Amino acid sequence: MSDVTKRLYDAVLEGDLATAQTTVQEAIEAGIPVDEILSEGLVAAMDEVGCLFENGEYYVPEMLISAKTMQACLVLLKPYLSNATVKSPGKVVVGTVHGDLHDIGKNLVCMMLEGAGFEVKDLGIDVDAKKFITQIQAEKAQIVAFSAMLTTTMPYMKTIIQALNESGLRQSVKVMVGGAPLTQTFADSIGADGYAADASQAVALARQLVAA
Ligand code: B1M
Repeated sequence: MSDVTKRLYDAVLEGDLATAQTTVQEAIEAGIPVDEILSEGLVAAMDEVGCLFENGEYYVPEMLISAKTMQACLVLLKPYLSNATVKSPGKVVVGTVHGDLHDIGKNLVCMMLEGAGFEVKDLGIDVDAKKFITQIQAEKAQIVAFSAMLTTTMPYMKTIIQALNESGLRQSVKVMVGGAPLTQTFADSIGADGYAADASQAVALARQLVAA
């Protein structure tokens, strides 16, 4: 890890917003690749926040402060993740499922999909089956992507797929799923078309699903 990504990691861990923002700028100006800034500086820090929370050293407020710091850094990185010249390969409706408030990973997936030229409709957090269905219809989306970060909310993805079946929409939209507690086995068990472990895999999967 370079000195600048280490300082970014520390700033996100400590929830030091101002330092994190200036360090992201510094990293960009130093020519550090964006995927390195993301993985070593930001995502690794959030993983450590999760460990500290599990060990009882951090509580929800500390998690939230680090999350806000990371979100602000993502905003700064967004222009570098985009490639506006690419023709849209398709439209994706994305949301964090009902009961779940985690959105950093989902936001990153949205940014990377946009960067790859996809048109993205981000429904936000705590999205229920009815809203997914309405928006898939309104947007005429080729893909719907569900995100969940809690073992208690991931089963809701199955509820949404059942609702898609009942509404007759399932055949016209591809379903992709992701989020830290998910696995390919889980995705297969609920009848999803694909599972992506991270945001770059989500882009590769979306391309594959629209081409299928
Ligand atoms: Co929460 N939280 N949290 N939390 N939180 C976790 C998820 C947890 C693992 C922490 C821990 O105990 N180690 C744990 C879940 C345990 C479990 O279910 N097994 C947990 C818990 C318990 C909770 C609460 C219940 C705590 C409480 O209140 N007692 C509560 C639940 C609230 C709710 O949702 N109803 C809660 C609340 C929060 C905050 C609000 C404080 C905050 C979220 C703020 C926000 O998102 N705006 C928060 C945070 C920040 C975390 C951790 C620390 C970090 C998550 C994160 O942003 N990671 C997290 C610990 C951890 O993950 N190690 C934790 C960075 C992000 C870039 O990665 O989200 O994994 P990730 O996204 C990746 C991939 O998963 C994938 O691509 C992304 C980018 O590469 N991906 C997709 C994600 N979605 C995808 C969709 C796709 C494809 C790929 O489409 C198909």
